[in-house]
Formats: sequence, structure tokens, C-alpha cells
Amino acid sequence: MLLRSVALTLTLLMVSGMESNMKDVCIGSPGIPGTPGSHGLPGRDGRDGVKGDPGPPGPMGPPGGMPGCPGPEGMTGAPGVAGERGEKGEPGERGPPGLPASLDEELQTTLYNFRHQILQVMGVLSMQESMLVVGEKVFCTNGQSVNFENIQELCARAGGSIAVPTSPEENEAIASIVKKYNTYAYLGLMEGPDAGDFLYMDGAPVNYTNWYPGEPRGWGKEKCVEMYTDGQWNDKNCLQYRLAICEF
Ligand SMILES: [Ca+2]
Repeated sequence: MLLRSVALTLTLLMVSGMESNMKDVCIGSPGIPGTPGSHGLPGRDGRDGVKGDPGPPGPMGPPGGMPGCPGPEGMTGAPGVAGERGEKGEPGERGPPGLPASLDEELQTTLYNFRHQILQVMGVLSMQESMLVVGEKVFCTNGQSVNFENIQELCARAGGSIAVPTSPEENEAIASIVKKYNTYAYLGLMEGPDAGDFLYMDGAPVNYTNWYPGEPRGWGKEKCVEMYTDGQWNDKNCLQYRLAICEF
């Protein structure tokens, strides 16, 4: 085949050469074209192309077959309604004895803090002359003047009781409040069933008095007792407005 191609080429060259040479010499008619050559051998395979897109899913298979495995466990549900309360159990055994209070550091610290804070508050209230401390008693007033019954209620609501002196020191302390407010105050004692016989509010007989000379002289008509600004006492009806002094 190669040889034939070469021969054909040479022939064509010779013809064209002759043509160019003959142009000047003579003009002839063109030759008949040769027959086309036969097909060559097929070429080699090219490289693999790029991977194509996945094809569409195939049709669903026939029903049947084995059931699948069970799915994962679901989430925990809401708690149910509480059941009825059971019967009370037997008391447990007594625990081991604790530390004595004096060796309990936590308890001692708490007590120390309480004491400290109470002293701070008492210091402030004393400084403001809002309270008077005499022995174990504390006297104070809210500055209001109301009748005997209202003073009793007022003091009870505050956790105390209407002030009553049981010693010269206590009488002096209450008198200082009366002087400061320059108004009389009712005291916590009343005339008992026997005229002229005065009792504390709990019914106990009085063990200290400081009557103004000539008092008491109401004889059953003046059941309450007021303190004058000089600290002396007078029996009086219970409906006057008098300074409310309480003791705690
Ligand atoms: Ca009187």
C-alpha cells in the first residue's frame, strides 16, 4: 500500500512537471483521474471518557421478603401521676451523740455572729434613744398616744406588753421617756375586784408602786394607772389618750 501511494505521488509530480514544462510547448486535454485507494486499517481505541451521571433508580422490587430489624429505642415518656402516700414508717434508731455545744465550732460561730449583730442593732437604737435597756427589760415607745386598750394591742402586736415598772430603776427609765415626750403614759397595771387593790396584767399583786401623794383615790372608778412626767403615779379611767410605752 505504501509503495502504491509513493508511486502515485511520483506519477502526479511527473505529470505536474511535465504540465509546467509543456505549458509553453503545447496544450493537451487533462487525463482521466485515477481510481480512489482502498480504506486504511481502523485506528487504535482512544482513552476512557469521563464517568457519566448515575442513572435513574430502578423499579421497586416485588413485595415480600423477610421483615427488617427493629428500630432504635424511642425517647423516655413523661413521668406518671404520683402514687398515694404510703403509711408512715417506724422512727429510725437514735443517731450517735453530737459534739457538746461548747465544742461545736459552727454553732459557736453562729452564736457569736448573732450576739454581735444584736449588740450592733441595740447600739444604734440606744443611740437614737428609741429604746432603753434596764436589766433584762427593754422599754420603747412609738410616740403615739392612744387609749389603754389600744396600747395593749399595739404592744402585743410588737411581741411585747405594756410597760410597768417593778423597781425604782425601771420607774426612772419609763419616766425619762414620759418626760422626753412631755405627756403622761398608761402603765401595765389595773385595779382588781377590790377597790384600791392594783394588780399586774397577769393578775399578780404589785410589788412596787410610786403613787403621787393622796393617790390612788378613784376607789373603783379609776381602774387604770397613768405616770406623770415626774414619774409618780395616779389612778385614772382607761379612756384617755396616753403615750404608748411597751416593754420587751
Ligand atoms: Ca386618781
